[in-house]
Amino acid sequence: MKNKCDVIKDLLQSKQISFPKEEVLVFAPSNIALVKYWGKRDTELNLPQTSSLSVTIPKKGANTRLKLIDAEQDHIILNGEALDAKHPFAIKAADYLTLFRPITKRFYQVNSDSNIPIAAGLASSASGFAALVMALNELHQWQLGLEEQSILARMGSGSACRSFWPGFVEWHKGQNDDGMDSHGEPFNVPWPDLCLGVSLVSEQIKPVSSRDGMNRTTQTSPFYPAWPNKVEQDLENIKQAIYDKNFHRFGQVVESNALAMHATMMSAWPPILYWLPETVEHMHRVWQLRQQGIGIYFTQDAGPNLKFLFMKQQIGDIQKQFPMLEVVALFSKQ
Ligand code: 2P0
Repeated sequence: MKNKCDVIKDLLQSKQISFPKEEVLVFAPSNIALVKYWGKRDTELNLPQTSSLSVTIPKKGANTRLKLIDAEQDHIILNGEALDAKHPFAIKAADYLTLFRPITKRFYQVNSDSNIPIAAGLASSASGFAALVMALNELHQWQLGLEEQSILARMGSGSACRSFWPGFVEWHKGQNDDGMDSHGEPFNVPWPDLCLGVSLVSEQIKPVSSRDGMNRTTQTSPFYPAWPNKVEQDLENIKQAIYDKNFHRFGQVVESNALAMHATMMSAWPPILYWLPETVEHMHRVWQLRQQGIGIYFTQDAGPNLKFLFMKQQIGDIQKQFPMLEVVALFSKQ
């Protein structure tokens, strides 16, 4: 079995090692899964049990500045705050950079600014790790392709491997033990009027991390064995719905996939329930809107906030029910 360092060595051995640049600045967007990744077949390399499909959030993500420093450890700055080496984000980033040390032999300053609320459930770790990989690639001039960068980012955080392309992206679960076939691939079918809305119910840090939550679910939920089949069918159906621009079929897959994922967590032990009373109240408001003929569906990740999917034409009606809604045009050209 290969470990992360072996995979990194394999990926970089054929690359020309030239002089690193002094400093680089990159941007990586975040992404929201429409058919979710929940459960790993390999916890060392972050290899998933199933494929998944996401949509990238344009312009929302991480701006990361990376530079080499003469120091004895990496320095991590997040949203302007220099993190103590024991801060969980600093540990995660430094552990990841340590994997590259046998090759780079250097320490870094990472200065990352996220323009999304860290706790809003907009996948800040996805954009954070994607940006870190883009920055390493550019700083060292490795000239890795996007699939190779996606593989590297996956080993930091699974969902990060989908953040290298705009629009819809499929993360193939792959079959190889070393995960070289487990990376993102664009699903190049644009949907110009598709919008995403986020209505915050809480910005509290989640009580159980996604990583712990999915591991506990795979190990203890009696319903987990049904999950891979559900995902396989949902992937087939969502791709067809996107091709056909069949919004109701699309929304049905998205909402039902998210609820099925949460059902596996609730049946884990100890149980995991990211929902708050306001989460349920928002679900009922969505269902009421649908009864009134308004096309809106929700998805929910490992947190209490729902994300809504709807077409541009419905924004006015939806904002009457959710006045604080922040709307993102997913395929905007600007
Ligand atoms: C997803 N989530 O597909 C799913 C849906 C949350 C719910 O990927 O352990 O931070 O770093 O691979 O990527 C969040 O989990 O987990 C996630 P690791 P990650 O977006």
